[in-house]
Amino acid sequence: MRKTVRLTAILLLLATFLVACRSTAVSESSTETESERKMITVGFSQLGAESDWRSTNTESMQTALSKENGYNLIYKNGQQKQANQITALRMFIQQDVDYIVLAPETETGWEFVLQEAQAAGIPVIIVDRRVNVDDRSLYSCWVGSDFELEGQKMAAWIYEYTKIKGIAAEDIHIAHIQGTMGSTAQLGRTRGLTNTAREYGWDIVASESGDFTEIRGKEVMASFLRKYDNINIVYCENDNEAIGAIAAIEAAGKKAGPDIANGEIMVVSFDGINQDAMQYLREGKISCIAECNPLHGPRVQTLIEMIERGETPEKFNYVTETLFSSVPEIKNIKVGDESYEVDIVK
Ligand code: GYE
Repeated sequence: MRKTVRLTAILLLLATFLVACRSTAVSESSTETESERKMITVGFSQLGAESDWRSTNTESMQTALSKENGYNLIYKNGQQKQANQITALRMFIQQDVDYIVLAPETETGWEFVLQEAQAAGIPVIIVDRRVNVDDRSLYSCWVGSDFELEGQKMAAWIYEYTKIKGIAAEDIHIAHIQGTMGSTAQLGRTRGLTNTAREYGWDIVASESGDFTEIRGKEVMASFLRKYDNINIVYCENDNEAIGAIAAIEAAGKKAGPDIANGEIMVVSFDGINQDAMQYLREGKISCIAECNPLHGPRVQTLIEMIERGETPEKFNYVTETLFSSVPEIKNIKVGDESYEVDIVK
């Protein structure tokens, strides 16, 4: 009898032990698959690292699409070459990622690789610049800035400024340092300037690409200054170019500033991210900066979450932006019927 009791007790103990083991195993493996299931794999093809805007944009994406937020981010830097970006996209397709995020260098040449992503059933989100494809179903959506509006706002600011200073249209001689040719930011900002210049009869002395970099901005401005002696405004398509252009102006023994009537060369630019450029703005070396907001990480995160929930996001998602200036007289500018406030930076 006592033997039977002991045996039953042992068997019971063994059974409890086995059940306990099993349930731990089950619960461990179920949490594992759950967390695995929740992780979203995103392949992000960034075009390069040419400017402060770009590095801030990359950081924003890495912070938002982090492990802690449930993302497994595969980041690829395209080193300013579309061919590298296309290779990265093909690699993402092979790895069967859940989403592809593409910050394209230029607008054209994306059809084939986007068709491959679509055939693999991978949604593509475009950030910053755009892709020019006939079939818009090749990407889910786009998020970025209205670059032409940025250019129009800047041109409207130049118009207001020269008007209040009594500078006639025929006395306006603009040197134009463009961004990477064929990129949406360049195309839009260039259009904003050239259309306004045509409308008012401003002289665009010369236009050349500075590739959105400080070094090229400096080189291009130095060569402009060697060739032309009437430049009184420099329209740089980003802050890094503006910093380079100012170095060239100073190296040529001239002064960057808004006092055109007294021989200064007025510099305007885009972005508002580079802290040196913001300091130049306060000092008056740069007179106006059209903001371009690079913090697309959380925006992309929201778009992915929407798609995950089965919703269809808007095709084009624009970011609202302002103008920064240290010239206190101009508080508003107008583009068409819209009026925009200028942020006066002190
Ligand atoms: O203005 C410039 C960058 O495409 C908006 O690219 C972007 C531009 C930005 O390198 O600094």
